[in-house]
Amino acid sequence: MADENTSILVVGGGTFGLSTAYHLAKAGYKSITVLEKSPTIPPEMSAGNDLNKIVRAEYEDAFYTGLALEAIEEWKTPLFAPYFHQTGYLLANSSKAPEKSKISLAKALSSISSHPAFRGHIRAVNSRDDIRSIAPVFTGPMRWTGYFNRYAGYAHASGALKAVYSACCALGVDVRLGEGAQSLLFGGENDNDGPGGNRCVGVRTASGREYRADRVVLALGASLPRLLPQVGRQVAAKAWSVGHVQLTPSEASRLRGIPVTYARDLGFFFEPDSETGLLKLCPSGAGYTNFAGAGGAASIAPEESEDWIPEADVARIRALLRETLPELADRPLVRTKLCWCADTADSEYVVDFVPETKGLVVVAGDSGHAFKMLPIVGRWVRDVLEKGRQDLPRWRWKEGSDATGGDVSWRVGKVLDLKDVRVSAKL
Ligand code: FSA
Repeated sequence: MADENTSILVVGGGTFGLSTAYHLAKAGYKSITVLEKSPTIPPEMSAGNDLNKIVRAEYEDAFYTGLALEAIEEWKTPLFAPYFHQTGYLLANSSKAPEKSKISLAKALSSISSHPAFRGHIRAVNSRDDIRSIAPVFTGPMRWTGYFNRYAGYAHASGALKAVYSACCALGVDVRLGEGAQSLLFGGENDNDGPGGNRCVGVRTASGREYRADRVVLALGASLPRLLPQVGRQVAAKAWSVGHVQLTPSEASRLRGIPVTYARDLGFFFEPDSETGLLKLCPSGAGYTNFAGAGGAASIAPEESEDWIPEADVARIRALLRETLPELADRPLVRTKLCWCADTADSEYVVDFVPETKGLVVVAGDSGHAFKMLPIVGRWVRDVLEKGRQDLPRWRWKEGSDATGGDVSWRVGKVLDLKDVRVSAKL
């Protein structure tokens, strides 16, 4: 069981890794090192390396509703508040949405309808006029049904990660950028297990350096299977497209205050960024795996980011704009990229010790719904380190499960491997 004198090595400086280091440092842990392969925070390949992420608390499962509400309270505290924008959240289905998407939305709504935290914050949306009463600047046809929740919004993701990084440094965390872990070290001279034992004692980096600690926490997102092959298919890298429209200052100010707008079957977008005038958009879909690109056995995020997105996603983004802000539908898309998440088969996170080893913990499986938890994830990891086990069955290591396909209730469409996808020529 860990305490403040236990040295901790966190591998990965993205959303989960930084939150872990922050919570341990805040709790008084004296020796925390974070290794991050990228030379920058946010790390290039982190899903949190993004302009905006949705912060909402409605879930089909009340357990996550509770956690997200707790996270939202933290988003209002001094460290996080500058990056949280409570613009509200418009969640809907277009008239063409599949039945499954309507069922998922109804369940999410019911998880908050009777919840006291949302009293007075939710409004049904059944027509274009209903939507225009919330966002008068939307002029598209919008034959959508759903609801508007004022007790929600979005985070400026990269800004929030930088803030947590600075807080970690101020608390004495040793963050080593440009240090990618290449292999795990087991056994060790001062260890009862002896060399070659099953106690993880650290990592060796690509530069050949060794970092040792009493506990090693792997927070590697969609790259986890590269360092820890025994995770198998319980964690599968999946990507979604991201694109932006560059607005002029006057266009951006006209759209100031719009809610996060998500038509489940079309995609979503955010209030334009106040500094850059970028409007972030994401098409919906079931996600893309990277089996072929990673050698075939597992879906793992590529080592480096690329700036293309699938042709079908460009069409989806334009369809979403035609429905809402038709004047922007034919604009060029800028800063396109694939955002890599780490799915699990049941969309539950994994926060647990790795079986058959000692001293090795994973925090993984964001499943595309974890950024909002940035302020609190690290607390869950600390809890596991201190108890020496995971008490919550849903967050345990998921031996033998397969996250590859997955019929996730809130997603529309089919999972494709990137090799089968047509690259967009015109953005
Ligand atoms: O917690 C959230 O509402 C994030 S949704 C964003 C999204 O793109 C999903 O729509 C998608 O299905 C996938 O889970 C990745 O994240």
